[in-house]
Formats: sequence, C-alpha cells, structure tokens
Amino acid sequence: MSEPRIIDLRSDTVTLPSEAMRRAIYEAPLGDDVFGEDPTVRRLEAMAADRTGKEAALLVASGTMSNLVAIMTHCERGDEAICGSEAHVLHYEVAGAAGVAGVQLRPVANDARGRMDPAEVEATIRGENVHMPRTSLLLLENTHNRCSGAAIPLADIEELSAIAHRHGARVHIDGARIFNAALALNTTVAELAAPADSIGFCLSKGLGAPVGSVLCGSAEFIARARKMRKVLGGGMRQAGIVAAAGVYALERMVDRLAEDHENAKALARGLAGLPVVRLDPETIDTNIVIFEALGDWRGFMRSLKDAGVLASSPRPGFIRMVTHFGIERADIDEALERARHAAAAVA
Ligand code: TLP
Repeated sequence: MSEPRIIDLRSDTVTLPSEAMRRAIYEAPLGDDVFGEDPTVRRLEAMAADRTGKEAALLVASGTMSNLVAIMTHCERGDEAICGSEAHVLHYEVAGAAGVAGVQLRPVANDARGRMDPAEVEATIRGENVHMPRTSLLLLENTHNRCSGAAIPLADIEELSAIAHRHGARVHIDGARIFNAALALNTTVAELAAPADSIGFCLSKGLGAPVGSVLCGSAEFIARARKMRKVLGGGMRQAGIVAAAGVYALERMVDRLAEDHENAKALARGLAGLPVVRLDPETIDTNIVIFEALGDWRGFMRSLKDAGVLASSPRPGFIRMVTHFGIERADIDEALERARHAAAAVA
C-alpha cells in the first residue's frame, strides 16, 4: 500500500513558490542593494510602504529580524518594551530583544482573543524613576498567532497606541499576518497600521514567498533601521532575488488568502464535531486553528502524523493547524476524515 499524501498543516511557512513566482525571481533585474542599487528591492520597498501607508520600507530576512531591528531602532539598551503575554516576540524569538538589543520585554496578559486590557497597559508603563528602565516601546501583534490567529480590530490598536504615545512610548506592530487581519476585518493594512509608528509583515507565510519580511515606518525610522539591519549582517547584495517573490506575492497572493480563511473555518467546524476536541469554530478569524485536545493529546497528534496529517502544538494539550497556499478544500475534507480515525484510535 502506498503512503498517504502528507497534508502539512504545521504552518503557513511551509508554502513553496509557484512556477510563476519562480519565473518572477528568475527574471528580476538586480543590483547591489547595500549601495541602494537593486531595482527590484526598491520596487518591493515602495510597494510595501504604499500598502502599509508608511513613508518607507526595508526588506529584511525574516519576521524575527523585522521585530529585532524594530526594537533596536526604537529603543536604547536598558530600555523596556511592553508586549502581550502570548506574543511571538516573547515566546519564539530566542530572547533576541534581551540578548541582542539589550531590551527587557515586560508582558501584559493577552486574553484568548489576543487583546490586552488598556488600563493594565497604562499601569505597566513606567514613570521617570532612578530605579526603573524607561518604557520606550509597545509591541502589538496582528493577527495574533498564539491566540488562534485572532484579528485585532482597529479600535483596540488605536486605544493602545494612544496610551503608549501619551506616555512617550512608540508602537510597533508585528504584522507577520497583517494581510490576513485586514481581510478578516474587511479593512486595509494601511488603516490597521496607521496608529503605529512601525509595522513589519512577512512575505514567507500566507503570501507564499520563500524568504523575507518588510519593516515599514517613517523615512527617518527606516534610515536608522537600515543601519541596524547592517549590524545584524542583514545587508544583502543582489537581494532582488528575494524581493522579486515579494513583489509577485503582493500583486498576486493577497486576494487568495480568503480561500485559506474559508478552509480554516471548514476545518474548525469539522474538528469541533470530534469527541476529543474542544473548539468553538466561531472564534476562528483567519487561517490558524488552535484547539484543545482532550485526553491523550500527544497520542492524538501521533495518530494524526501516522495518518499523514502534520500539526504543531503551541502549548501542552493544544494543537495548531494552519491553512495555506497549496492546501485545497479537498485536503481539508481528507484531513478531517483522517482526524476522525485518529480520534477513534485514541478514544
Ligand atoms: N511564526 C512561526 C513560528 O515561529 C511559530 C509560525 O509557524 O507561525 N511574528 C509572528 C506573529 C509569527 O507568527 C512568526 C513566525 C514570526 C514573527 C517570525 O517570523 P520568521 O519565522 O520569518 O522569523
């Protein structure tokens, strides 16, 4: 018997570039980007600035580098940055804020929908005191990865940003999946980014490019960020090879995210019907489905894997499945069929 086709729902980072995207990479005009001479990088950065409504943009290697460069540019060493308790920057970025930027992260509780209590954020911002670090940055995340890909509404971003600004702190949005957020909220990326001083988004997740993120902000901020990127070894030469996929992604891959959201909803509805799953499908806004697996959750994940359905786990007892380019509705139906058997195997 042949092995079942792998349905890889571990992350939207596993997407592979399409033939057309590969052709765009092949045909891209190139130059030395450290000299500012790569026309394709310049084109991508102009497009990114336009989409986010910011003055300027900077191509970086990854979402992690985007957050780190933003922190290094907004903060001095010894400063403090407030972030959500479930923030990617806190859980998955190897403590780069502390280890590389010399910035202490101070978490404020995220609720299940990724929101932070504005009063708590305000109370966490430190006043001038000889004992205390300066609170120079508020880090927001949209969509909120560990909070089931929740799309954070504009009103929340406005309220939190106003508080930070009132106290002299800057605001950065980790918008790794901000195009998913804009789609789910029926608004534009520029509107969601407007209250913040800077925003980074990823090309290499739902947008299907192989590499890259773009950090956007004022021209003055990006000029300083460019130096920080260089410090980190992120000054790349003929980076148009990377940027070409990004240009293609922004032109051709944004609208299709709707398909990923529909597939995630269908997946959530099917999973919610399984006796070993606790999940309210109505809480799924975008392409990330996180559910509580009752009982032997590790056994359930193993059975899923044996059946060729790959998932990940954000915390013990919880399983994450992410829809993306390359996963069709038929794959969702097939994954659900296999999940039914896997659930029966551990029941
Ligand atoms: N997230 C990855 C893993 O690191 C967990 C994933 O599979 O979801 N911000 C957010 C909100 C992210 O979700 C990610 C990647 C990053 C930043 C980092 O991006 P990369 O992987 O490009 O450094």
